Amino acid sequence: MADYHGMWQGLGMDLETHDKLCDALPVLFGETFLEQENRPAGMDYYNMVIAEVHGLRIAELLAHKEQGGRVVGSFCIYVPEEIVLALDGILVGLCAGSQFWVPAGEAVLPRNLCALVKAGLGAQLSKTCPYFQSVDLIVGENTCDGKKKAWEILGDYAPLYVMDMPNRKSPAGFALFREELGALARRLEELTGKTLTAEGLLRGCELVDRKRRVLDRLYALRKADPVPLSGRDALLVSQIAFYDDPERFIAQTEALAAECEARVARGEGVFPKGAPRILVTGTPIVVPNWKFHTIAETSGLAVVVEENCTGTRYFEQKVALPETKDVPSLLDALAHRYFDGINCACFSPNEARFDDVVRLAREYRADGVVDLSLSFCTTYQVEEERLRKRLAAEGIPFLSLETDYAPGDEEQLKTRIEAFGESLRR
Ligand code: BJ8
Repeated sequence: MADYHGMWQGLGMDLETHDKLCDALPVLFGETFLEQENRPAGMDYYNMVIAEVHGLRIAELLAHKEQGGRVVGSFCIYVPEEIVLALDGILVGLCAGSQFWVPAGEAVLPRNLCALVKAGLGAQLSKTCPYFQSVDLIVGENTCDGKKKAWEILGDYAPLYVMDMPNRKSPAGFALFREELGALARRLEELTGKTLTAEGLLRGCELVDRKRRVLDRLYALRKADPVPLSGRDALLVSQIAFYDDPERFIAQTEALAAECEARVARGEGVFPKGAPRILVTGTPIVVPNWKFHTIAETSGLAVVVEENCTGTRYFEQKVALPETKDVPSLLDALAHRYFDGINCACFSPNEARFDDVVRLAREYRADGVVDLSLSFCTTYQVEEERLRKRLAAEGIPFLSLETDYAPGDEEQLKTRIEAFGESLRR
């Protein structure tokens, strides 16, 4: 990576602390990804993106801002990228997946909150993430209690807009969500100084649709046995989708998918044929949280699909474009795609998520399901009991795991994952 200290200084970052993060990430990345055998050559691009995660992409965001564009950050897949793109903005996921940021978050938050919320606030407060320092607006959402109360604190440190969220998938819930999308669009118009048009929305929908479809194409290849791409690498691709330039990401992921298609045609994979196959569900696994996938795959299990917000929930559902292509009708269509199509535990009940898990387990020929929750994520942890019952009724082996970003529980996790793998082999 080139020397970006001048750029980071201009962003008001704490350079000394940030250097420590920059020193640690390549070591973790090398151990997690580069030691894998028989990786597709197409993964080189994603290696480069991570190597430049705080460099090249930030320089691109700043160049966009210099030309009058705006950069918006979000923590949740209920925030529609299509609207930001329609206003010539860039949406980036604020990843918050590192233990590095948790202590700074705990300085202002109770310790018994999930690591994602603590790391998010910690990244902002410690001034060690150039994405937080670059965004013109952060869009928060009232999904879980931890996030919705944390926004009150984050708003003291960053420009913040909060979308309200319903709790139930009912007509009244939809009406609230649709109204909130309209209000978000107005706030983004104010931010960008542009007016939302049907042409802009159609352009945004078309680009995001292509991103979703290339992820569909890549994920579908993971149904093969042997699987052509490791779960770690598929997760990395999904994580990068949240902040990379969409056109470049689509082109690179098309190339990776073509390479994996050729592997499938040759019967070539990254694990032996017949290796136990796992579906992971639960809370999002955001960059650089690679803990579970690494332990599972170095224990001989193949992670073949993720039913979570950094997996299928991000891209499976598409926008059904309306016949009348005006702004209100397009916003209706977007509202349906997000509200109807994403099954988050912040909704009660949330049976459709269980249907998705069962369907995906069959489609990807998973031998077992792991429900992976971040500690203190009440909504997903409470939902686990009914998921367990549903999977038992379907005859699908199930393991529930709780963890956070801190090192220290790896051995314990490994023991449980290996025992689960053994039971699947039997
Ligand atoms: S749509 S899963 S991205 S809210 S892990 S912060 S829920 S206590 S992240 Fe999420 Fe949107 Fe839902 Fe997806 Fe709270 Fe749980 Fe923490 Fe979470």
